[in-house]
Amino acid sequence: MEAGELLERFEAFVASEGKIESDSWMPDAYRKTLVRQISQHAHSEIIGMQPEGNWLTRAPSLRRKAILLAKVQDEAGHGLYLYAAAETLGTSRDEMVDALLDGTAKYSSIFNYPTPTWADIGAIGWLVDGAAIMNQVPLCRCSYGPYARAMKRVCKEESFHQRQGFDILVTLCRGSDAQRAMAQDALDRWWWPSLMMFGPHDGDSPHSATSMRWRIKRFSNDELRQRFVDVTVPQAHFLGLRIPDDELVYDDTTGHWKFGEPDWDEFQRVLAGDGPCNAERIERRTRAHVDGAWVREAAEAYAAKHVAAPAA
Ligand code: FAQ
Repeated sequence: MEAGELLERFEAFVASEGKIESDSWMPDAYRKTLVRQISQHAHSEIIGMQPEGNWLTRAPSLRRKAILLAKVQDEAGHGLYLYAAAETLGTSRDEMVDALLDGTAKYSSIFNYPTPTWADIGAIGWLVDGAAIMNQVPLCRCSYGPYARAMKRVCKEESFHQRQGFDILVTLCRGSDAQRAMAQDALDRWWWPSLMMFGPHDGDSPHSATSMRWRIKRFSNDELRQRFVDVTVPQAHFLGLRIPDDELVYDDTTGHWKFGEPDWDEFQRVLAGDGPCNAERIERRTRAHVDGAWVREAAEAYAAKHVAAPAA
């Protein structure tokens, strides 16, 4: 079959909600954008363990520590499902990890911000997991089967994460003046970076149009950002916190909250590696990778001895 005909059949198939599997024919650009998105997503889950891991030894109670530990372990699991999903497209996990450690692969900008207080753990769960859910629930319907299936469990776990973060903030906001001030300070610092998680405006997003045509993305960056703001503003009001945006106003005619512009220069700086914690995150991940070399070597030695090679 000619390449043009294959592409036409592929496009008609995804347009009719067909699922592409690892052995299906797919255009090179579809494979490439999926490896790019899924591996960036996997790296985000793995790097995202660090800002929260920072509080594991200092959680305010045994119960809070157990909950946070479960959440951080969930993120590790998400990273592993996602690396496995990306591997079905023919790129090895080693290649993806190398790209993360040598700085050629991206991970979400949000994880380059510090977590100086316990309220930051609440803000990450509430806002960062909240934004992740908004972005990832539509990915359960992604046209690439292995990614869509991985996302189902990820989304269920992210819902628990969002609830635990909100619960931390409810406790702080019902506490002392100092606790309320700590919660407000965390919201002030995490609000704008959370809006940046959805990516650049639609007009500045080079991948969106094709990814939407191929049913990888179901909604645009701006659509998801607006949904997030609409859902989150009433939650902030419930907590008695102020969203740090003087332009935030409810628009009766559209039923949506209008909001101001994130600092897109800051977003570009963080993507270029110049955020508050970029260097620290990669340095720590590299150290963990080097320290874990013996585990990989032991697994390879075991596999060489006990796991039969696949039939040629
Ligand atoms: N940070 O054309 P677009 C989580 C890049 S997981 C860094 O709009 P696209 C769970 C983009 O990659 C959070 N880079 O791109 C958790 C592209 O660069 P490239 C991660 C960003 O792919 C919670 C360029 O800008 N979630 O939070 C960002 O169509 C708590 C142009 O952008 C996912 O990865 C950014 N914020 O849309 C874990 C979800 N935004 O590749 C621990 C899956 C854009 O050309 C604790 N990914 N870029 O070099 C997606 O939905 C999409 O990839 C977007 C970007 C929406 C992120």
